[in-house]
Amino acid sequence: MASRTSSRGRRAARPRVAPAPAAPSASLDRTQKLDLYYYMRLTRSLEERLVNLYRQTKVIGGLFRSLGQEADAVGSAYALDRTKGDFLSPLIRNLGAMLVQGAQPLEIIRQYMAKADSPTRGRELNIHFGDLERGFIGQISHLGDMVPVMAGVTLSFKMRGQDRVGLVYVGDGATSTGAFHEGINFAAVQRCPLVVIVENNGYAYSTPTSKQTAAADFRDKALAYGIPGEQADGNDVLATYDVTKRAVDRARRGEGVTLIELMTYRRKGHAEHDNQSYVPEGEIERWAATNDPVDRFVAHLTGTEGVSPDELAGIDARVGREIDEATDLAEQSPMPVPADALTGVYADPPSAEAPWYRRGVASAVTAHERPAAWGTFNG
Ligand SMILES: Cc1ncc(C[n+]2csc(CCOP(=O)(O)OP(=O)(O)O)c2C)c(N)n1
Ligand SMILES: [Mg+2]
Repeated sequence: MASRTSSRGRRAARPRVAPAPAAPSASLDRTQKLDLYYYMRLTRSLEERLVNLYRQTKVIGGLFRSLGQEADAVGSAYALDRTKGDFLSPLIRNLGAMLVQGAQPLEIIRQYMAKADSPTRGRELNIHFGDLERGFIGQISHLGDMVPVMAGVTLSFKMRGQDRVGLVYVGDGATSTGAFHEGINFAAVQRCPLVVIVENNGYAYSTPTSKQTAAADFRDKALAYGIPGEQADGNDVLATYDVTKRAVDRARRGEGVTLIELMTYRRKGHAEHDNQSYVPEGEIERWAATNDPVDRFVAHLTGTEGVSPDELAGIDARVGREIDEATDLAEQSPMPVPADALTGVYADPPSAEAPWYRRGVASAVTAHERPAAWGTFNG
């Protein structure tokens, strides 16, 4: 046993063992835990409904699933404080996080069907939309690019003296981009109130993690930025809540950025069209059978929390009703009219006189460049 004598020969004081702090989830009440279950079930069932619509060719573009990752998105988003205006930046596998922030199934289905009354009026698809009021930002598809964006958003919180925290999700693949590095480095040195979640789901498209980074653990990358790095079981909704809540609290206290690696697994392909032929045999089935986040939480609720299966069935029925109602309404929504593509993208065309170099070609401009449907051109 190591001597407990200090270099000056005096016996060092016995280190005080701090009592292990209670996990933040210990203060979640029963209603909040059932809320977590509701959001995980809603995420899964809503995506299943979208698959049905996709197979009926009613979805425009790709369909992205978060099957097996619902706990990671829901538990982490639940750690934000919506009453304080906390803000998150989701990716394609974070439908659950958007639902927690207040996105509605009807908006999601309309968006996937590119309807005229969808949040982006049919110009963008899937869950690529944002709402500054509810605190989720419209995602940029390029990998890692939301990290510098959220560094800026959270720097603005800090500069304005606001008591707000931001959360940005990136995939394991996205951590190997320049944008990820620049964004997290900048946020770290500025001590922005930002939580960076790396969802390690084993794959970036068809590339397994071992083929795109030499690092053993993503949490270790935090060392290079001088920030705390943590790792948690992303398929345990309470564990994802706990690790994120601790990071959110640190950020709110002014202690800057935390990098969190959530261990999970992508049970579906990159998108619905991907047949996952590159996945080793049995891997998906093994995760489904032994590490399904919804099954695990059901076992916890019915075992440890004493929730009856009937009560959970009641929540499932509510989710089913909400999705049915949303589907019916979304199906009735109109498709956008073509001319709508020309409005609201840039500032409407000016009604001012054409510049000198365009004069004399007014008729050509009128006929070919300024269709009447633009609506604001007064000749
Ligand atoms: C710059 C750029 N290259 C490629 C793509 C296409 N793409 C979208 S997501 C993705 C893989 C992302 O993997 P990961 O970061 O691990 O996230 P996951 O899909 O596993 O959640 C790729 C290659 C893109 N959107 N942007
Ligand atoms: Mg991935």
